Amino acid sequence: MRLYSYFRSSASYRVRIALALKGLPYEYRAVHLLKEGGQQMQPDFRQLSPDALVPVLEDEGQALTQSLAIIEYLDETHPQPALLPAEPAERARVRALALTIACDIHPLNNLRVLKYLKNPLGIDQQGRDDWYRHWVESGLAAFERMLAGSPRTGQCCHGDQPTLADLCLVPQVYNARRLKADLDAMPTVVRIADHCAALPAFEAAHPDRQPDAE
Ligand SMILES: N[C@@H](CCC(=O)N[C@@H](CS)C(=O)NCC(=O)O)C(=O)O
Repeated sequence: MRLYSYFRSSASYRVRIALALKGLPYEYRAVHLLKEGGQQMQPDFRQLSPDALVPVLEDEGQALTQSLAIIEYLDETHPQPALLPAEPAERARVRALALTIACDIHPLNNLRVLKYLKNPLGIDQQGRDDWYRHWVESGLAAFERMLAGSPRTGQCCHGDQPTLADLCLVPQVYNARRLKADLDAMPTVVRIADHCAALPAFEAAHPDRQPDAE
């Protein structure tokens, strides 16, 4: 398997955690999102990723895109440890948590969105940082309510073993902290993110541990 990744990409970070949890070896191909106008824009990479985004996972001659689709593919092809619960209502809860981050928080703060705010919209650095923090804080506050209001929440988002929800939460909290978002009102989010981040597979997937880390 070959993973096209950028060390700070939170969508790539999700997939790296899944690969590490399942103990799957892979070749790491760095795609620098800032150098050379963004290596994700280069024609060779766009052959693999029509939307010019990382991650891409190549496996058995197929190029897979979209981190959640890749993780579900890995879960189906390498079922242990399972990243989704077996029971339908529980699977739905884990997917809802994951999608709250992957659909409702992350896309608003993606690099290409922040670039567009700068040019052509002319929003300055302070305005862009405010935008970032607004969406990450309001999104994670919703996530906190989902966790705190459920008896299914455990050491992890769903029970005591990591699921797809934790694979999304840890990278999002890492990004939130980099941008100095205020997480004081989210004790459950912080507790679970810190618990999972200390697990060996999450540590191995951390941005600082990647070959392209700066
Ligand atoms: N929904 C996609 C999002 C992928 C994505 O947005 N990747 C970011 C890095 S986290 C990216 O490649 N950004 C490049 C850009 O915005 O130009 C997924 O989950 O894989």
